[in-house]
Amino acid sequence: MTFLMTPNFLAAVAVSPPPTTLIAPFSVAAAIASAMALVLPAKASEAKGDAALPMLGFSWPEAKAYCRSTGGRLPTEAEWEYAARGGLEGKAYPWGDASNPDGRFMANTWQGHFPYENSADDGYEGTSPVDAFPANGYGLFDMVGNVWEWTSSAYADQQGAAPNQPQQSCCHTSAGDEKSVRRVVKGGSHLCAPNYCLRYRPSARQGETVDSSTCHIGFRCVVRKSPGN
Ligand SMILES: [Ca+2]
Ligand SMILES: [Ca+2]
Repeated sequence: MTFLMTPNFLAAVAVSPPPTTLIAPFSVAAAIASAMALVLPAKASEAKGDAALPMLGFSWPEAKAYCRSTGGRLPTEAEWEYAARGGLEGKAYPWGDASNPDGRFMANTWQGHFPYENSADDGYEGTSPVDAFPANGYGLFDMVGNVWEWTSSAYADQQGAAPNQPQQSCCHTSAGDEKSVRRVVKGGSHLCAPNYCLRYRPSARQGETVDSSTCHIGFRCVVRKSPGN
């Protein structure tokens, strides 16, 4: 089985690089066939009516350890992107090419001119409950928006720039730190705005140092479903 990992959307507009074809890992194929599940760790918030909010503040080793404690693991970047696409091919978002189909908000992102104006037209100034927006074609919530998600993949720039070149991003906290190892984070967050980083797309990616622990990076685990689920 193959799937298309499209290039960075903004880069594609500028220089139209050819897409890269990757082999979908068997584990993801198994996940989609329901032997596995991608679980988004969340915890109830009394302040928000016990809504299940994504778990934040985990560095990469802590996220990895959490997944291991549940019998799972972090997804690779390719697994994550395959899952985020929800069965669609070559679309800008997990739901298609329109950012707001029929005027509907499909993910928790930033509306207004970042970083000065957050109009929260989608209903959330910060994080949102993990099921607040529609699931994708594979039944997965929040694959883009809300919080970035750690993957197990080491960061290497696939667009031709130097790996440690500082990046334009509303959410990047560690550009220029050449001493730290980076891992790929995917999906963007509630801080991602169309006027700036536009990274709430399956193809978008950036590197974060493994010791990053912020209010806009979470993770999900690949875990084996119990029989009958
Ligand atoms: Ca929002
Ligand atoms: Ca997310």
